[in-house]
Amino acid sequence: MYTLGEFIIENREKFFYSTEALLRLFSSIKLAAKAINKEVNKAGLTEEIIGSSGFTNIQGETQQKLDQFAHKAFIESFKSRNVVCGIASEESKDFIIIEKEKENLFQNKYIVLIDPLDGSSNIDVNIPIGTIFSVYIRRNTSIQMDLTIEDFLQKGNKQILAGYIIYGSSTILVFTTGNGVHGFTLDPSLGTFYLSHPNLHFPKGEKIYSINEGNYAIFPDGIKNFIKYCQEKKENRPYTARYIGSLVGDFHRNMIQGGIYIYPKTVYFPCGKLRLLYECNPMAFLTEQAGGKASDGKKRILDIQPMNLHQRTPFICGPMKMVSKLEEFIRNYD
Ligand code: P6P
Repeated sequence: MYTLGEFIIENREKFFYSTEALLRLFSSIKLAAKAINKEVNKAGLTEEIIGSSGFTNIQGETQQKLDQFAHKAFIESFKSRNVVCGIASEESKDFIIIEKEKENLFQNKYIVLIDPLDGSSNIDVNIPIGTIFSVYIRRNTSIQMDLTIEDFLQKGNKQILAGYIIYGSSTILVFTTGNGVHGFTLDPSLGTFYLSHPNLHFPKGEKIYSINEGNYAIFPDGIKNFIKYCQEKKENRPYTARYIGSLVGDFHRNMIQGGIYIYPKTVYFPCGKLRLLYECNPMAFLTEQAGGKASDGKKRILDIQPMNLHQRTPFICGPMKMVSKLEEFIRNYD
């Protein structure tokens, strides 16, 4: 069985950028993922790590203690590997500059945008949660220049690496560099990630629709009519409704079993709830690489020009036919 490192070396010619840099990036991601996995798996046992921290993050959301732990774990692990020059995190208002080590100036030209622990409100009820990450080459690669916000506000179609770690019945790291989607499962007894899901792809049949139907009354008409379409007994329908309130968990199941995930604009979230840079762009890159489609209902997610670090967007991702059908409903009814 391939380990993640062996897989990267074996497929190095498919990765346009430096193999060493990719190995360093993954070394940081794996280290932090293992530390988080350890805390998530004992969250029920240790009072000091579950529950809210009493603080709210920049989004005004109650910050769970594990959110803070995850944020710090990734910052520290990226700092120690001399490969990343800047990080934007859901848990931090502004981007964080990683000082360059003199002897490794050539390495520090990668930018990471991350949601350290998405779905963390599910921690206390033992529902799968996840880390979502997105990596770019800094825009102005003359490394003497200081980082600017423009290095972070790049379109999703410029990503060189994107993925997530799902902390569920097992811990799986799923990523793409633009050559397919591959999943690696952690063997906690060895602390090693092994290739378990090569070339992940949406299956032919569509089975699932995932949306918070509790918001039905405040959805636009196009969304309401699509939900009714999913529930009709016709052709290959009704579809099964599955929604666990954790993007990584819903996405992972839908990519494997065949389903659409929808978080549309609502009265409470007129621009959508999910964040473009560190939730939707990486999930959209994975979606397209797995043979699916990701849009805001009208426009390809990866083509959206970001205007600020924490901007939100309506988000639809899944099998091409299902997403196109929903876009048709939005055109016809909204
Ligand atoms: P709602 C978690 O807070 C999250 O960002 C995603 O992981 C999840 O899919 C969504 O929000 C759930 O939001 O409004 O349905 O509870």
